[in-house]
Amino acid sequence: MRIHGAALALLAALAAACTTTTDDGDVSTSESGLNEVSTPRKGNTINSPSVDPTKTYWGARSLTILSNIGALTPEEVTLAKRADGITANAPPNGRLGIDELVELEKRSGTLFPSERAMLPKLWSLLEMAPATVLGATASLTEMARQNSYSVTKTQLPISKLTGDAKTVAQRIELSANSDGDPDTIAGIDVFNANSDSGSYLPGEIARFREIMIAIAAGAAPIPADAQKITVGVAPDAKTVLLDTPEVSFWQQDGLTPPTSLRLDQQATLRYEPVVHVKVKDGATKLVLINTESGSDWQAESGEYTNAGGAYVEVWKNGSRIVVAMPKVASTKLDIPYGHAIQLSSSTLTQSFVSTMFMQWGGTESRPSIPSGSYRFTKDPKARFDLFANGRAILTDGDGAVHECIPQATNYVVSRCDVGSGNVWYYISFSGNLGLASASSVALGELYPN
Ligand SMILES: [Ca+2]
Ligand SMILES: [Ca+2]
Repeated sequence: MRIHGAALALLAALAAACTTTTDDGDVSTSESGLNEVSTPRKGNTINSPSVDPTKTYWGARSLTILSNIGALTPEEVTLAKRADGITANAPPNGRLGIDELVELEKRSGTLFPSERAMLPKLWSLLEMAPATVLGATASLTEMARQNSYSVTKTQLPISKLTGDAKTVAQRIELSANSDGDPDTIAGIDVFNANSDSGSYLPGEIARFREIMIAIAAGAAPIPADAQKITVGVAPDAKTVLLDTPEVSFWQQDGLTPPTSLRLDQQATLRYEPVVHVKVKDGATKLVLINTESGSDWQAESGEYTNAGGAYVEVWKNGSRIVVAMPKVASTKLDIPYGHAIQLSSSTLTQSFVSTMFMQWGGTESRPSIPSGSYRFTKDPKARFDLFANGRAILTDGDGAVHECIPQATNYVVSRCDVGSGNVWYYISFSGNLGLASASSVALGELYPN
């Protein structure tokens, strides 16, 4: 059985809760080598005529708990303490273990007949009672996938530019005016002017990249949730798993989303129902046993979350009235790179660590180019759409679509791997026309679409 971390944390908290009576603390005694945990053992591994080899037995149980819940009469407590304390299995540790009960039984010649008559009762308490499995399941389903998004060509009003850049832009529009409006300038206009660079002064050409950056900055960003997957989850509702006059178990649905999703990893949503248990009256007592760690706790009252993973005995007036094993089944859903996740009430978008360029022990920050749509200098049919979260989609000249995920390396983070090549999309310091290099993909540099 799987015990969830949260359940373990809860059980640990439970041990310290004010309404909780813990067992005698350490279940292992390192000095003696005794390790009397509750972890179950098969009957066929126990050398006792009282044991059913087909059944399963707790390795040990806390005498304090068994006494507190009324499972043992004072006489039975005394006999159990004798099993705990006989020198054949010393030292005593407050727990009734299988091995010491075997020893006591072997030496039953030293027991009074009334004590021998109590041995079956002690064995019965170590026997693992059949549990009602309370299945807590939840679904996590992809309901819809939005893959399409649209981009527009950016025509920057030249009025946004100042000084020499504004004059250069106005000159470019005289011969390279893609939209017919002399008051706007587009990336393709600057690209065409650069192809005709013989017509410009060196000082004017030196302004081309500045104008490109201004056009990119003025472009409409592509929202991080332009592509998203709508996920259906079980409603945030209470589902009763078991309800008796004494105790109630229920499943609380609802997804606790991660606060952030890393863009360079495939996102996996996990969903685990939470099982609660609450006793309804003061006479009812709960014992929770962790079958993996072998720890046991007694809870006299209250409501406990994350009972999933624990074996729960419900006792009343010295009788075990319910034994339940909440079995929590988690479900998961893999989300492709970069897609936003639409949950019932919120949208999660994946994020990426901000650009940091580190090389040879130094640190240099290179600003990423703004979100938007770009073209490539060597293949204007290819398009590079950069989402607001740093992810990109490269559509090559043949129309093939490549997902580009920013790669975190110690060299440069704004790098988008596409098959055998990659696009580095920080703002170039190389003095070239484009804003970014597209090394290895033979597409040249980026300019605003
Ligand atoms: Ca013991
Ligand atoms: Ca224009």
